[in-house]
Amino acid sequence: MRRSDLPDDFVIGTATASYQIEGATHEDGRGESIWDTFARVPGAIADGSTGDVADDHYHRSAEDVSLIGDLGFDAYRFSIAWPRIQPNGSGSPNRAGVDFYRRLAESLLQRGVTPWATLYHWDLPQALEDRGGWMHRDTAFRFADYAAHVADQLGDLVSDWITLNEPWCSSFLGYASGYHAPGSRVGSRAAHAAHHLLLGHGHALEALRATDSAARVGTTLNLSSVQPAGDSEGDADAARRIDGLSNRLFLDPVLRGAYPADVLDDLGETAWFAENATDDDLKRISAPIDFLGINYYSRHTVASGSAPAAGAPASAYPGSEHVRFVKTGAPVTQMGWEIHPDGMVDVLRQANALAPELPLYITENGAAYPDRVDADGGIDDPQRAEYLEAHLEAARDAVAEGLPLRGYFIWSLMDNWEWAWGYSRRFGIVHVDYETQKRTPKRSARWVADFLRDAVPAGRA
Ligand code: GBH
Repeated sequence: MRRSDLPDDFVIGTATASYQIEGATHEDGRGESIWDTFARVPGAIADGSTGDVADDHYHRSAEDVSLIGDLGFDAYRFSIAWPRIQPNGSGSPNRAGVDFYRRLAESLLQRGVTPWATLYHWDLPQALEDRGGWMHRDTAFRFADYAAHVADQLGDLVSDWITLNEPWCSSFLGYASGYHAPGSRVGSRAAHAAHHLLLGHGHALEALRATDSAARVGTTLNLSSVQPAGDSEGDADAARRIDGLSNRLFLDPVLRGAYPADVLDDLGETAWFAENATDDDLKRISAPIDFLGINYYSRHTVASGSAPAAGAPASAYPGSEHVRFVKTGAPVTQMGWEIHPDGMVDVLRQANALAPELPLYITENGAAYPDRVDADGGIDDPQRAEYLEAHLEAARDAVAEGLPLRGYFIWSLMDNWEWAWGYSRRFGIVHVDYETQKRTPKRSARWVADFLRDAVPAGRA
C-alpha cells in the first residue's frame, strides 16, 4: 500500500487529547477537571497515576510540533482543555490558556500542518460537575458559551473544529459503568447525559458558525462494527441492542434528527426523552455539519446470555446486561480489542447510509502494544505498523467503493496517559520515556513517515 493509492487531497494526520499529554495541570490558572478528581479516587486508575505530568506537552509543544512536521503529517488533531479557558466552567477566557493554544496553532501553521481542534475530549471543569455535569441540561449551554469564546479567540488560526469526542464514552463510561470520570453509576439515566452532550454539540455548532464564518465544524463519534455471534434470534437481538447503544443512539439524532425508538425502549427511557428531548433540541442536534468524525478501533461480536450475577460491576450497556461479548479468536491488540479493519468500512457505510453527501473522516485509529527495545536502542513495534497499514488499506477500499472518506488520523502521535489504564498502555508511534520525557520515534513512525512521503515503505517485519 502506498500513499498514492489514496486521493491527492486525502488528509493524513495524527491525534492527541489535552489531559492525556499536557500535564501542567495546576499552571497558568488552569482549573480542576473531572479527570484531576477521578484520577485521585483509589482504584480508579490501573497504575494509580494521574495526568499531572503526562507527556509534559504544555512545556514541550514546540518540540512536539517539530516532530509532527518532521514526520510529514498534513494535519494534527489536538483538544482544548476547557478548564484552561474557563477554569470554573464559565466567564471570560483565561489569557494564559488561550495563548498556549494560539502558540500551538501558529507553530503548526508555520510547519504547514493544519490544526484540527476538538473542544471537548472529556476534561469537564470540575465546577460544572459539582452542579450535575452532563446529567444537568444547563451544561449544554455552558458548553456553547465556552465554544463561542474559543471561536472568538482562535478562529483566525483554526478552521477545522470538532465539538465532542466520543459522547458515548462521556455518557456511558462516565455515568453508567463509572469506568471513566466522573465515575457515576446511574444506570440507564446515563442516556440523559448523552442527550445533554448532543444538545451541547448543537448549541456549540451554532455558536461556532456565528463567531467564525470560515469554520468547518463536525463532531466525532466512536463507532463499533457489531455482529451477532450466531444466527439465533437472541443473538440478532443482542447485535441490534449493542449497535443501538453504541452507534445508532448517536448517529440517528445527529444525522436524522430523531432518536432510535427501539434503543430508548431497551433503556426504559422513552418517557424521559418524550418529555425532555424536544423538537427544538433535535433540530439543533441535527443542524447540518460539515463532516462527521469517526473513531474506529474494533468490532464487537455479541450473543444473548443470561442476566448478570448479583453484585456484577455496573454495565456500560444499561438495560442490555444480558448481552455477552464473545471472543472470536481473531487477533487482538494489547487492549484485548479485536483487529478487524473491514469493520472500519462497515461503520463508514452505516454513517453514509444516513447522510450520503456528508464528508467522513476517521479521526482516530490505532493500537496499543508493549514496547520491544532493539539491541541498538530502537523501539520495534511491527504489529502497530501492520495495524495501521491494514486500516489505511481499508480506507483505500472505502474510497474505492465511493464512500466520501476524506481523511484519516492516527491515534496517537506519542505514548500518553491512557485514561483508566494510566501509563500502562502505549498507543504512540513515538515512544515517550516518562522518566526523562525523551521522545523516540518507533519503527512504526518511520514507516508512517515513509508512507507520507510516498516512498516505498521500509519493510515492516
Ligand atoms: C479513544 O477512545 C479515545 O478518544 C482516546 O482518548 C483513547 O486514548 C483511545 O481511544 C484509546 O483508548 O472495550 O472491548 O468494549 C476509544 C474508546 C474503545 C470505547 C473501544 C469502546 C470498545 C472495545 N473506545 N471500546 S471494548
